[in-house]
Amino acid sequence: MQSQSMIYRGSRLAILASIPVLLTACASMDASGPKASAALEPRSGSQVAGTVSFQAVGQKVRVEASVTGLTPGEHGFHVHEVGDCSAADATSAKGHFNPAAKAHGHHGGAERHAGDMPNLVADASGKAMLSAELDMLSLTEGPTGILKRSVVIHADPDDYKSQPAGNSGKRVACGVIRAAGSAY
Ligand SMILES: [Cu+2]
Repeated sequence: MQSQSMIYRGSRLAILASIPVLLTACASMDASGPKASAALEPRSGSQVAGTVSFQAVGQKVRVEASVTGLTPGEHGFHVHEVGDCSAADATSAKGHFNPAAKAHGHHGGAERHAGDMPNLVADASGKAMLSAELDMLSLTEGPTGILKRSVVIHADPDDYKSQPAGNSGKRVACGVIRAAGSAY
């Protein structure tokens, strides 16, 4: 009996051991599209820090953000036109990324800037996590791509209506979007 149960345990362990391999295989298939990320820097006297990552998933781009140091509540979150965060108030990033010259709007609608994304929602400790899949973005360089542009977090919620930027207030963090593995 004991040896049989040992064999059973052995094969069970072999199956369990193979699961991470399968998961890794799925994850790497899913990760076939290009990737990019932005390291957030605090602006306008804030303590905001974090990372925003982008990955092509079919015709969409998955955006994942992990941010700390925010005030609790909602914060406007956009791709801005210029990959320049050098200004102390991040105005060097210019306006929203908007290659189709549309009005600002809700990230789920048709009439909106390509750079319009869902508000980040910070908890009581100032942490925000976001995962969303968005269209109108591509991980390329050039007029319609977001590489070498920037992500900006604002002090206030984006109301998804007010022009041109949802009345989301000052810019509390900014990061240049860089292709994975690139040195620029
Ligand atoms: Cu913005």
